[in-house]
Amino acid sequence: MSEYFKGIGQVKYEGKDSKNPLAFKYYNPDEKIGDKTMKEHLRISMAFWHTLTGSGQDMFGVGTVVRPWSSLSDPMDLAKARMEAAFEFMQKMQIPFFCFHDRDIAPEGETLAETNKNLDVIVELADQLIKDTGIKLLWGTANLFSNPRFVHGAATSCNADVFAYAAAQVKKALEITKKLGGENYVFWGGREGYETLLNTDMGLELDNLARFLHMAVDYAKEIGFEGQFLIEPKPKEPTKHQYDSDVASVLAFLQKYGLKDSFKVNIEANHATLAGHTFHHELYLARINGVLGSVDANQGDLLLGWDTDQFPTDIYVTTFAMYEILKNGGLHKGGLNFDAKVRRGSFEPIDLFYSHISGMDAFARGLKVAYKLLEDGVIEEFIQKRYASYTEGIGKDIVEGKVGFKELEAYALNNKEIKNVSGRQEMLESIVNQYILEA
Ligand code: XUL
Ligand code: CO
Repeated sequence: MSEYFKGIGQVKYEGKDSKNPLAFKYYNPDEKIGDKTMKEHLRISMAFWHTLTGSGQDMFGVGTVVRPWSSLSDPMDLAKARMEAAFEFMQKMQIPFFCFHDRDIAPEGETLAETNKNLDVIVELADQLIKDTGIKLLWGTANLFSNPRFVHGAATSCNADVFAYAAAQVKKALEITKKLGGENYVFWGGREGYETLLNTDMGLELDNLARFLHMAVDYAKEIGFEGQFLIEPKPKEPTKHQYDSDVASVLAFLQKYGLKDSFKVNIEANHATLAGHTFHHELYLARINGVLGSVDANQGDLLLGWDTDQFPTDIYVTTFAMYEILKNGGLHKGGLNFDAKVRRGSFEPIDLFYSHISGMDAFARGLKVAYKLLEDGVIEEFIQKRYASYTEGIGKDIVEGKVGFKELEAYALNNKEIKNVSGRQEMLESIVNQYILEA
């Protein structure tokens, strides 16, 4: 097999004083943090679409990236080269997982049958590379948004033929995810949303989406796929209104349609901020509802209103992400998938290495800070004390369901003085900064 990233060896941990841009400063895979290694905590994953398929194209110009496989013109030769390059890249980067859409890894043919045949050839190659390297598939998914047939959506399309096509596509994607040992399967809404209610039957579209997901659950059972199903919320882009807009709306949907036991969420940082939430908020809400499944690790730009999918570098954000993940008892089957792309101007192959190094180091550092914050209990203790009124007296009675409005009125009438205590936000923020700078 030819080498694609010539002149770049394996990226290793050299510690925080290293000046080598091709070394990890904080990501030290075998370092133990509590009872797990960093590698086990973080479960880093590469997104095939950005790293291998992405071209750097934007609305104003064609692709800019220069890749070792760029000169190949036969679509199947290109697909094979990309798959081989993916494994070389992950080995060199010490990345243990990857994720893909069906259409990232193999080209579409003239017919669905031909497309499936193309997939089978590439899946055979991926299967061999997985066996040779020990790198695993974190999740697979189906691209139900790029082809023009999905112009009105897939499971929520007004056209039943499109619903059927999407079902066939997900059926195949589930089969290949199972074959490759995928630990999860993701549904991101793609074009499942609407542009205008003037032409939309929202009730039918949502019912159909639920029908589609029930069919997926049934089929997974039938073929013995034991991976975790994940829904990835996003509020807008490509449609003006996406149905799975945030964790709260996904939870309501899953509960309404009896799907809560079969799905968790895959939370993407940039999708959280597009929804007007922090990444921390979305992870927290998912965790306390038992649905925190996996993470698409990236970051947006506060000045831009779209999904910029940048590599995560903000330590404050990675710290609180890891804080929630540690409180969740880890990511379990999930992982940290870098759904992130290099900027259009970073077009050289080596930029793929620099970008993943920056993201892996940012999460490694966040993990350490979060672990220390939790170990010392500074925030937890403060919060516990803040709610202490619910552990005794009238508060305990409220929590235990022993009182109603009448008893509470009697209590309030007798309670001469209500005393509140400061929330101490600035003091807490300063403590967090101290940990970030010193942990
Ligand atoms: C789109 C997005 C997708 C999903 C997988 O914004 O995040 O790449 O992660 O379909
Ligand atoms: Co994503």
